[in-house]
Amino acid sequence: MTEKSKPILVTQPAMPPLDEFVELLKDIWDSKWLTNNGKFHQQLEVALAEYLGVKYISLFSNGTLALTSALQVLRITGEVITTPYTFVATTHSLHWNGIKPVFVDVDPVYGNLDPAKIEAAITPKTTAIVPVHVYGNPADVEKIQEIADTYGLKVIYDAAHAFGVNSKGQSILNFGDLSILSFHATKVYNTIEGGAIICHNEKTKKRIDYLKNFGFADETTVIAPGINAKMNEVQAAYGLLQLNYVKENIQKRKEVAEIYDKELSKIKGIRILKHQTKAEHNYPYYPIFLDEKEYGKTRDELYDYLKTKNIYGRRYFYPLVSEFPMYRSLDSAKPSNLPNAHNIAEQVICLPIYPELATEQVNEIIQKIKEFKG
Ligand code: T4K
Repeated sequence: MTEKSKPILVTQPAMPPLDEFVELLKDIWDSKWLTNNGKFHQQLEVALAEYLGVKYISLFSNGTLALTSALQVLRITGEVITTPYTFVATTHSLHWNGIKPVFVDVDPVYGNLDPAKIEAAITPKTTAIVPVHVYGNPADVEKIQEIADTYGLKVIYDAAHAFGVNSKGQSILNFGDLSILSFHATKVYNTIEGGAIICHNEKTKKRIDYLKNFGFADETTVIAPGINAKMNEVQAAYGLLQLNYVKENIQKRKEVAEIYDKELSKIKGIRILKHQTKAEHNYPYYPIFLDEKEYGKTRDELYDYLKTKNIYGRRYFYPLVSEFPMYRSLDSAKPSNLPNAHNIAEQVICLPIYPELATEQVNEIIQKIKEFKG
């Protein structure tokens, strides 16, 4: 296969220079310290807290275990209000904790949980709200907190997409009781697999750290039925290197997004997502929303056409989580309860975006979208 005919995938992980990684691997080989809060793990927690502008961060082996554990940290039970417009991991984490997800519709523009619809879904069993900062665009943190305070609910943000996103001059991760991050290979900042919980006080960090290590507080004391969700030294060392490049990578993503914005905004029937002006964005995904009447073709026709041209977008988040067999019999999963989520899930394609995507490739993708229009 020639370089030109290589498929363009929705994303491609940014990786640190191999020689830099090999140096750190030598160190790990020498020390024979592989996991359980090793030196790279400790260094990465300090470096990430500083980079992100948060007080306390606990590293995890992936974002799903971070979220599953976060619910245990706050002893969340009963019913939790959440969004259907997300990756399945958000809802599965509730399910693994024996919690009933209650789906609430999203706003029609950003696809974030609509605060105006939360109160109607609260019952005596509701204990928490789990919103998602979809595509890195901040959820309405102020309104959500107001509702949580009024009803005595906890808020755990699934901030898997929101690495480095600031809103009104501070990290979006500072809102709510806890936030979780994903450092999966497909994310803006990756540690191959990985994740984290962000909290705001030392006591909570201690509990998080016990829970991710089987519940051990010391050699002979187990304070809770914890899990094994630790990040290992190889991931942490890789993560330390990644941090040196993440700013530059976000800047490259921004440049890709700006080319798309300029050209795609001229095409009738394609809606692009304007970033909230108050937020400093991280460009994790590039979603477009297609109005089939105006564009003259359906979303799936365009999606399939692009594939024939070797361009592999993804329909994040279609189908909605509320449509999957394990959730669709819930009352709150009825499509009539979730009209906005259904609309955008039917319209979305996330186009390729990653730091090494060449301008020439971006222009080629734009060209194909223009030429396919009916
Ligand atoms: N909450 C939210 C809101 C999330 O979006 C996610 C994860 C989570 C929680 C859970 O966090 P983690 O437990 O994953 O840390 C991908 C990712 O696996 C998943 O992390 C991510 N969200 C989700 C939105 O996307 P898939 O099933 O689409 O992955 P896959 O394997 O099809 O890869 C997507 C594209 O990336 C492919 O075109 C190939 C390319 N790729 C992928 C990998 C793994 C590479 O080029 N290199 C690679 O190493 O879920």
